[in-house]
Amino acid sequence: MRKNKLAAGAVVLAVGLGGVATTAVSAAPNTTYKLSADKSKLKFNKSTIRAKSGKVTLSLSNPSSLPHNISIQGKGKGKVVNKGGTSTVSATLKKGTYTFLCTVDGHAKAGMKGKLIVS
Ligand SMILES: [Cu+2]
Repeated sequence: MRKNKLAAGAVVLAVGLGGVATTAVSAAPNTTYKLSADKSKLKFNKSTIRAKSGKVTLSLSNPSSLPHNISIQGKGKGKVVNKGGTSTVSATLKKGTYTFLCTVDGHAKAGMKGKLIVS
């Protein structure tokens, strides 16, 4: 019986040193999850977002007359946008539970936060 060993020579080298960047670099999948702010209340339309590990982007649309943003606690924050704007934040996340929130003063305390569950 033949042993099913992988030949060491089959290792694919992904050389990306200097020079011209190629598109062949293996990138973590980047998935965008959309949510929106409530039109009048200090809340999001989602309290839980489930995402796959890797690069995660949250994209918040703001239909409210109040300024809002989207951020992932400890991982980064998007810019504060006014009505009609979109705030985005991206982070490379491992499995775990994170908090997404609006960092405008007092908003998270009032309820503008939720769980981001990465699996
Ligand atoms: Cu807010």
